Amino acid sequence: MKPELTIVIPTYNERDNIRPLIEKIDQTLVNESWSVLFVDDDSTDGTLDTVRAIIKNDSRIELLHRIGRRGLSSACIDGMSASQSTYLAVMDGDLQHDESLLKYMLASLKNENLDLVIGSRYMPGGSVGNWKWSRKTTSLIATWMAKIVSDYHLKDPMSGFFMLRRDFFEQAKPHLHGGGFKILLDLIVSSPREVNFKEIPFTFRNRHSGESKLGAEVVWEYVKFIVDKKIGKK
Ligand SMILES: Nc1nc2c(ncn2[C@@H]2O[C@H](COP(=O)(O)OP(=O)(O)O)[C@@H](O)[C@H]2O)c(=O)[nH]1
Ligand SMILES: [Mg+2]
Repeated sequence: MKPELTIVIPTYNERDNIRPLIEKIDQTLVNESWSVLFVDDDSTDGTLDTVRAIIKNDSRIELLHRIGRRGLSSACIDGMSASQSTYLAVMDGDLQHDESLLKYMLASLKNENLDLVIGSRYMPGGSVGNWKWSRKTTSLIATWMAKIVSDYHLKDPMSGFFMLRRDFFEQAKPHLHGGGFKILLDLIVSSPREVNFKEIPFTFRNRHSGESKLGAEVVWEYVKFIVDKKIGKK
């Protein structure tokens, strides 16, 4: 039987984070029907071998291996498109997101009239943890810039941790920009109908292992996304 929930996890060089992350998800999603789909852009550190070794003994884990492509948003879109589940989640592969919220997110989607539940760092009870001031400032400017393209006033449009209904994703999909790092804002701005969403707080943890891939080009991609959406170029 198809799992009810697929957690799409984009990865690039996350070898030592894979096993602890699956263990934590397994512990929190007891009695739920779930799968994890890793979307890996040809990692060079052995992430692929680690995932393949786990897949041999665990049918809940799947891998989409992309060659000749890089990009967080497109990895998430490809992963959600490949899954057939009724509910989809997007989550980082470095244990910075609080997996213990997954169960509550799923229950919210099932029991409330919602398209989307967002893990938010910028609301009471949430936090970005101990970022240095330059990263905090960049994130706050990016959050503010989201207002240029969205009327929804999300508290954390830059969040990479959320759960959504498949039908909401399918409706937004033809209109997605697809570039850059920020798939949540893209989904919301691309939806042809009003989005029913809820934000819930979480604290962004420190990276478990490995390095952040966020660089200057990510900021540039974001500016391009805002301009393209504002002038209606998809
Ligand atoms: N498939 C794929 N995953 C990526 C890419 N860039 C980053 N990721 C993954 O996306 C998640 C978030 O990236 P990260 O570098 O931790 O961003 P940060 O948390 O904002 O510093 C991690 O699981 C990364 O491995 C990419 O180009 N392709
Ligand atoms: Mg990270």
